[in-house]
Amino acid sequence: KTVNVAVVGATGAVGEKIIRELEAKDFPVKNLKCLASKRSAGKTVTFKNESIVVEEATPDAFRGVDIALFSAGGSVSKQLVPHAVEHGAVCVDNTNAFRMDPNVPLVVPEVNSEKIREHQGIISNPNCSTIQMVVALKALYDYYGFKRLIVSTYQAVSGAGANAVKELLDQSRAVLNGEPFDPQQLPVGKLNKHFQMAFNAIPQIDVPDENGYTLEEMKMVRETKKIFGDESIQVTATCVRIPVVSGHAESIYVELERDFQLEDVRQQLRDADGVTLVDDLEQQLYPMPIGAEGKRDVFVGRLRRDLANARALNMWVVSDNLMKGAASNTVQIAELLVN
Ligand code: A2P
Ligand code: 11C
Repeated sequence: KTVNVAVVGATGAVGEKIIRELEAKDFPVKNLKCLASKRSAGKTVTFKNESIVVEEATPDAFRGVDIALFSAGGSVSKQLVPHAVEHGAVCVDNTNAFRMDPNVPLVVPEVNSEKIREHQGIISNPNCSTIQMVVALKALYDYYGFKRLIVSTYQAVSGAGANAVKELLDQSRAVLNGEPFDPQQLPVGKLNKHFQMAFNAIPQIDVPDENGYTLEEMKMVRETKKIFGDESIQVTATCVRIPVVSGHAESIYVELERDFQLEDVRQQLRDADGVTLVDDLEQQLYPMPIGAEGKRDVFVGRLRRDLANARALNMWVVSDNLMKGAASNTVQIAELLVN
């Protein structure tokens, strides 16, 4: 069985990776529609050695589409997903638009694939920093249980889109050459104040949300509870942007409910779906963004028992934010839909 697929945001950082994942996984595409803003209409995108003309994403563009993969920002999803659903498409949405809607499953296949069956036309793909955290924690949740997580992130610029990546590269050259530059993209393009990203770290990702936390931090809090289906999980997050192009890293402190042996945890992580354990400090083996680039897995290392709490574990988790954090997870959900 083949299906008609639309990629909304086909010219963007995530859309481009989605198209590559559809190719790489030989997804059963009958026809691929590449949609973006009016600005991109007429440009071309390559899919399986064929050139596809990008069309403007309009409500009528979804006629005949079976599966629509959205990655063009929350406002585009809010506007167009309902039209796509009306035309009979199942939408996998990569934005924050519908994630916390109780009628919309929020899915990471390694953790809660069974939720897909409950969809009513929309399935949300979680935020990238949440996805890699829950994949890394799933085995620990099943074996030991936990209620308390403290996470600090070191997030790549590609999470803020293709324009932010371009700005980081241009700015890095400008700084090294002693040339002037004018930041426009980070921390948040649509806010008024922007900061230098090259050779810097910015402790703000997305807009301010509640009680001094950013929206990115609150996504990690709310989405984690929803994905595990466990409102008792307490999360504290601090999200920081660093001058890395691809691959988010996270330092996670987790308080387990039962006693554990580190060697058991290592084996459980080796056996976990979607996880690669890279953990041998003596041999200087640990995950880094550069090694995760282009890969689908979540990489875990630096496992240590906490010095003050014998039931707590510290870990370091790295994954390509455009792959498992976005495109790979989206295409995995689409694969479950067609199977
Ligand atoms: P375009 O390239 O035409 O602006 P990124 O996350 O890398 O910034 O990419 C955002 C994606 O969302 C791009 O493909 C972009 O298309 C698309 N997009 C932005 N605004 C709209 C819109 N109003 N309608 C449809 N697609 C949009
Ligand atoms: C970032 N996590 O790194 C964001 C990007 O809600 O899907 C993804 C935003 C989202 O900036």
